[in-house]
Amino acid sequence: MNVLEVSRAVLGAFAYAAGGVACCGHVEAARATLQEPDIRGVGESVAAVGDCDGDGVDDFVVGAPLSAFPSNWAGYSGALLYYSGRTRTLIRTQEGRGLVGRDCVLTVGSGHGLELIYIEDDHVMSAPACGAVQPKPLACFDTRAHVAMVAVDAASPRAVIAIGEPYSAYTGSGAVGRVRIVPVCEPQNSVSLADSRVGSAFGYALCSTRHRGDASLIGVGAPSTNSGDRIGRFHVYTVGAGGENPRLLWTRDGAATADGFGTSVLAVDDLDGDEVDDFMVLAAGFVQSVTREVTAAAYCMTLSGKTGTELRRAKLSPTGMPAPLVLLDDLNGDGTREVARLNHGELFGRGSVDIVDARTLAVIRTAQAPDGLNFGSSACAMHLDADSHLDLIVGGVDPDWGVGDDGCAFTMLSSEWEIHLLPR
Ligand SMILES: [Ca+2]
Ligand SMILES: [Ca+2]
Ligand SMILES: [Ca+2]
Repeated sequence: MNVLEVSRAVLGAFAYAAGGVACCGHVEAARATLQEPDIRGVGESVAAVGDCDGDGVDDFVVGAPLSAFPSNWAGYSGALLYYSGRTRTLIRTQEGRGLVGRDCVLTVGSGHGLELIYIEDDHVMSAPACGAVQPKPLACFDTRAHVAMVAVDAASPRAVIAIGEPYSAYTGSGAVGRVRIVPVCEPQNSVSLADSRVGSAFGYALCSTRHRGDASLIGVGAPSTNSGDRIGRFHVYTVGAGGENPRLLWTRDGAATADGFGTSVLAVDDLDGDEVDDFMVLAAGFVQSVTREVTAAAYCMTLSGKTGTELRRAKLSPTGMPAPLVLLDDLNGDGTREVARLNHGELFGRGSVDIVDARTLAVIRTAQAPDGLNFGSSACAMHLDADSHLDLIVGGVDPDWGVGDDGCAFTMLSSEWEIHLLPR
């Protein structure tokens, strides 16, 4: 395990190549006289949460896991920041009990039954999306390493979440990943998927889509930066309603050794006309942190959901960083929805958003993030402005969680596709 892997395992952050390890003792000493909330790590996670302030427009939550409060200055309480979807201003700040808002946050259910699923310390918690009711634990972890989550059939009363723990159990030779499929209403009935390869980071990225009848497909990325063969893989499973009977449908290997295939994954519309939704998978490439030499190319690939056959591939600038993928609307009228692809820009300049035609992989629009700010650690789509197209919320936190990483969050409205920094 290299230094970055250690920092990731401790803090739950992630980077292939960028440097920087947080010095916790230093941070805590500086917080000993905390008089008001110290909000940090803003943008580690983002999600739409329904209309919490009752003004008719859905609101959203931004995770800030490095936040500390006067009531508990000795630790990273973490916070969930609730923003008004209408005004894009902060409605309230909810204090956590340990790294709240780290890695990812999502919602399942619908209307007044909407549940917020988030990570608090080493637990996955579930609570009414607009807060105020005691949260209940859905699952717990062995480590505080990076976790991925996706909702499976999110609006169904039998909603299930898939939880990826790419570094769940350390053996003598490395970490073994697993994916747990957890019914939100019956978490005791969860089942696990496992990968036999040590160091494959199985479960690093997850996606899901409806399949035939009540079944769903779950896509699991295993970018394998630390496995023996260093072959990134993408696995697709079918699961029945309520997460029953998971079964491996197919597996696809990355194009080159150590290219990080599977760092970002997304289910997209049916691209090849076989009536099965297809997938988009990113290989983040690999860049030596010292020499900045590119040792494996980065690319974006679409795959047949039925067979795993490659449909199309497009070269990307390698960043070695995970880049969230978010499904938008059909913006060019060809019958398939476009994808927002975030570029963190850590090693090669400013972060940006590419709007990508899922069918051709052509970039149909690009917007650059403000210079000097972290960008693209998390993203979600929701309706903010008055037009019919989905808008974008983007989080910007340093994937290494360096000291003093305040983080930030952005909105990007479909009416103009320009990036706006959210006020704190
Ligand atoms: Ca609202
Ligand atoms: Ca298809
Ligand atoms: Ca389209």
